[in-house]
Amino acid sequence: MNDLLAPTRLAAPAAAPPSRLEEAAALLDLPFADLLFRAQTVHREHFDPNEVQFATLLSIKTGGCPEDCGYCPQSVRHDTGVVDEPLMQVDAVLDAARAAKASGATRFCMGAAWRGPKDRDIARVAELVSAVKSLGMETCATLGMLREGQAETLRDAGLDYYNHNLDTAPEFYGEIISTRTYQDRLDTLDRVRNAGLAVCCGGIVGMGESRRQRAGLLAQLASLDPQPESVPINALVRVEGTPLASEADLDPLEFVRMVAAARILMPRSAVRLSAGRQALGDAGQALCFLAGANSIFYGEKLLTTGNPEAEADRALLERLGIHARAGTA
Ligand code: SAM
Ligand code: DTB
Ligand code: SF4
Repeated sequence: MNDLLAPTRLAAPAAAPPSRLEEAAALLDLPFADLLFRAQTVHREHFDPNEVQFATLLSIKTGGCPEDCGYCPQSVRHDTGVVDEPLMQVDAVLDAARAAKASGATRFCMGAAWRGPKDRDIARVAELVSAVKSLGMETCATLGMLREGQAETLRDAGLDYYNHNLDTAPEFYGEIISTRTYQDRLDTLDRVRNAGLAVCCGGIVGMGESRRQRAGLLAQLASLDPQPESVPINALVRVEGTPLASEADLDPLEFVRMVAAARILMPRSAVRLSAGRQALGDAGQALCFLAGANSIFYGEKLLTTGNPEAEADRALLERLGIHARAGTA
């Protein structure tokens, strides 16, 4: 291709329209009851308000990641005590997926601590995806940045969703990560979408960002076209040894506000209560469901850190009269 015709690589990320940013900022600033009422109203227009989806995570390749994401216990640059594990074998992954299915999960999400997979990694993950898919579960993978063609290989193996988070607002991003750009992330999301995979994309709250910067993340997510099918909202899990280990406590009500604004701005997306659920407590989680969260990571472990016990989740949902969504795969 002639250089003049080549797509311009943007120095700055494609900005969300200013109106979206103002809309998100205004939502986050609403009186709490007004925000929750609006979120619950939108939620009821699109979903059964008493239904939640269960997704179980498995770290299929752990630790030793060359990236410098300031929140992450798996970066080789942070001394967190995470033990490196190579890519898991098919049988072990299948055992974990069968156990997740037996305990009620309908989606199985495989995470790898890579900057991005090599083509030989993709071939091996494709085998894992086909095996999990054959159990009748929805499949999801989060493997880092993808190169041309890799998303297609995963799709052909039976992958339904690819998770790749924007993590935070473009203007705060550089405080947290220096080894990949915001635009790199948007490029991977484009590849995933162009391959016909469903997109799972969200971010993290509680890394020291301002409320306005949280609005910036929401504006970016809501401006993805089409909007992501799944939006994981994580509260930072502060892991000893990471640069964000001593970050200040996040006000749980700010987290609830984020969930509510995500629900309003992305009315048809599954909004997932993701990392940090343990710190929210039962009442905090109940408010998140009221605010329109309708998916959780389910099972006692996220990737390397803890998550509520499945039994405790089932008990909480029963107290709230919430039932699990049946599988669609
Ligand atoms: N290495 C791949 C990547 O970064 O794209 C995939 C795995 S990575 C662990 C997936 C996501 O987990 C990150 O984008 C981030 O949003 C989330 N995450 C990681 N550590 C976290 C923490 N301590 N607290 C909350 N979320 C975290
Ligand atoms: C997402 O948004 N959160 C999940 C999943 N997608 C891959 C990961 C959370 C990781 C929390 C830290 C850990 O357990 O290592
Ligand atoms: Fe690596 Fe992903 Fe952790 Fe960043 S978030 S250090 S890319 S495993």
